[in-house]
Amino acid sequence: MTTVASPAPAARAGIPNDLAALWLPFTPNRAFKKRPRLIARSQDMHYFTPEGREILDATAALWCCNAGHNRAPIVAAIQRQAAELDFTPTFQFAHPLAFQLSSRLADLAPADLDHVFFTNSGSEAADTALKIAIAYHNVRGQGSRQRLIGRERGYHGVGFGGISVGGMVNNRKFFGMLLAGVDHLPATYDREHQAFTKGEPEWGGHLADALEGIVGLHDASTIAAVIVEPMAGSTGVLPAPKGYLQRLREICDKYGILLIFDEVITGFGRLGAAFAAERYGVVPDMITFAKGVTSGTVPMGGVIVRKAVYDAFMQGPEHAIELFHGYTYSGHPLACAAALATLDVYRDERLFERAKSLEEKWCDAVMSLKGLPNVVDIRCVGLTGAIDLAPIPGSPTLRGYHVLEHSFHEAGIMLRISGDTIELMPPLIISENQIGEVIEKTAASIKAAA
Ligand code: PXG
Repeated sequence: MTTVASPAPAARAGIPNDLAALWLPFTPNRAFKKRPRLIARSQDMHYFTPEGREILDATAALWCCNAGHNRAPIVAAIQRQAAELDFTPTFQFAHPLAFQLSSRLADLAPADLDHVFFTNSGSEAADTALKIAIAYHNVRGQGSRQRLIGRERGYHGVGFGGISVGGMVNNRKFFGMLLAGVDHLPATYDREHQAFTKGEPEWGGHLADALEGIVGLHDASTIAAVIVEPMAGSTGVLPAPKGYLQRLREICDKYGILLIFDEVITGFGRLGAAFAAERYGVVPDMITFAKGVTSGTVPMGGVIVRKAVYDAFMQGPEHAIELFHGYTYSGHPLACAAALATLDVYRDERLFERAKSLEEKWCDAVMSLKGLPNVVDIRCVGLTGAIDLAPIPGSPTLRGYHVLEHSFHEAGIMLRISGDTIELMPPLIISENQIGEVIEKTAASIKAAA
């Protein structure tokens, strides 16, 4: 038997000596490998580089670590679970934590959204919701309802379903024909009407009426579902215009179309409530979630569905499988343990309420960046913000990349850059002083890229 010696701590934390083999996702690999941005350790609001340099996390690690980093109760729960039960599939078997977590999530979700299907990521959650929608109509004898409606600039992960209903051009154009039978609502952003709006813009609620046009073109009998992010995040923080989501709900009700909220980033406190559905008082038929459910510690995602959706499948012989869908790791014990501990932290530290009470101060602070060089718009809602920078003529995204390099290497802050837009979404534990620090460091990087 061969034994594998565990690496010495120094080597574990050390800088790898060969960067060639790794193909980084959604990253310019060659530029990255010339000047890598390496992270070795994290705690609360901070990352630390292998050399020990402190980096303030203004991104909650891509919208994930809402509870902050390496929180002791979550770490302990993961350690305990790894020693207790490594893995059991949830196909034909199950373990107690998966049931406990489902109940907790059902309690957090609004109205009768009270059944949970687990996945391992937001992409899988989006594809799962789309499949459930089509199958739901099928099992109810309405198999002609197959069409899926997304939105321009939407992001629903990178599966074929998600990129088909999604509306990010670069995520679609390289990948062939995508799913057939998909239409898109128009994006809800118009700078002329909305520039420098705090929170939900007044202008744009009427854009939901485009769904009437799509129904007119195809007939409701062919449409299964509409999927939208309550706040479009990945494309650069586009809060829903006032009345928009309510209007979508009304039109979906009128035509028997299912409404899916992709809450992969709006879930778990980001907009000051457990789910954005609660903030807006709109009950969708399904909510997708991921990221914040475990505060990023273990991959997990899922779909919460309304009772009527679940019940529609619970027909036929009891020994027969009702939905031919699932992932080997759906409801993985480690993820369930991490999620349960995370939900406890959210509850005990009242982090969703905290996000709500900080929103005004946060938004004012983000808006204070107005007037810096090249800033052409700023948006914010909940504990999120986005700053659009004018692109360098002829070199779109280059200014954004300059900001990224400066922020990490010089300013000591992790920012999320999407093209020439800076996105801010700190862990919900951020202090008021740290809000000031985020703004200062972001401003320094904007100036450096001028
Ligand atoms: N839906 C939404 C709304 C998301 O924001 C996904 C699905 C996919 O999740 P997974 O776990 O499969 O990656 C996401 C992911 C950004 C950014 O720049 C946002 C995401 C991913 C990468 C970048 O804001 N969200």
